[in-house]
Amino acid sequence: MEEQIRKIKQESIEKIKTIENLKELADEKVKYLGKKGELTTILRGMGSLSKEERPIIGSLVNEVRDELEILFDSKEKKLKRKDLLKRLETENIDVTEPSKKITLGSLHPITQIIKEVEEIFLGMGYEIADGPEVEKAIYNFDKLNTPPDHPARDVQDTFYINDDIVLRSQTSPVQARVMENKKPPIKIICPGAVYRSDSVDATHSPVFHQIEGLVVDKNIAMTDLKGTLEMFAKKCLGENTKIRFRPHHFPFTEPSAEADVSCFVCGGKGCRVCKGEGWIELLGCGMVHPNVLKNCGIDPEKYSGFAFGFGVERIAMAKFGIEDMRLLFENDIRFLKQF
Ligand code: 2NM
Repeated sequence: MEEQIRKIKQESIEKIKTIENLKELADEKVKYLGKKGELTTILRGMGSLSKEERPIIGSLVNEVRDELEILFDSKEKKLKRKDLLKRLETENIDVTEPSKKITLGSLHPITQIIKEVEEIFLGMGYEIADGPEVEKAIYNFDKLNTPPDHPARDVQDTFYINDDIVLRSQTSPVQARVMENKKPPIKIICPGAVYRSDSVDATHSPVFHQIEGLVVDKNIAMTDLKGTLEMFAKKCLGENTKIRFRPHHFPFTEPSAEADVSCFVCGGKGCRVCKGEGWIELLGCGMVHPNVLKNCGIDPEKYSGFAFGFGVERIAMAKFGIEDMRLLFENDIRFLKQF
């Protein structure tokens, strides 16, 4: 028995020396030390030995098993290291090769304009307000001094959900809601999508974006409106920008005006962007109509206010030199990439 154990040991030591790969080593380890391995088989068969022999053979088997385990482990380490060195030698990694490009998206030009305008007005102490796009006709029209027979309320111009509910045609209903819920002073701008029943062409879309501003406080005058818009125009379009008012009509303001800015491309000389005029129409504005203040729970004898509103698409088109509004809605990546 002892003889057999020493033979297994010797054979195993010789075998380990010749093994050259990890798979073969693992197979040999199972063959000698595994559950059905040669040494285990001997331990199992010890029942047939005499009482005196059993401890001697038992401890010899354990001793040999420990020795072989150490030999297998150290051979395994050696082979692993050899493999690694071989891989390091053959696998050349070119650290100068350009990596895969990570492409970052960018903000839609409409979002860029809205953010820029928001920053300018936040800097002047305004807050940003928003409200529902599906809006009660009362907020979209009646409270804003736009009576039931007003042409803007025609189904030709406005999307009706039913007689009382519309897709808002302007963001001013948000302002009516703010006036109802907050005491002056009020200084807000309301950016967002608005809806009008227009056919699509190069300058029209049934959904577009507006930014409207509203200030209500004691002693607000037309000069405050003009100063505010001039400051805004200079920050948005350049320090040399001039502004001019032309009389206009809106139901929710009195007096009302349209404001033009000197062309930010040619500076007023006349060019393609301003169509030779030297001026570009920027927005509509005016002093909030006393009826609007009254309808929204503000006493027009105590308070006055100004408001203004403009289309974001029109500004984006002028600023970025975009000639067709449809490009802003098609979301063709080749177009959007340019901004
Ligand atoms: C415009 C032009 C002129 C406007 C009026 C109001 C409110 F709520 F105070 F009545 N908000 N916005 C207004 C005035 C909007 O957009 C072209």
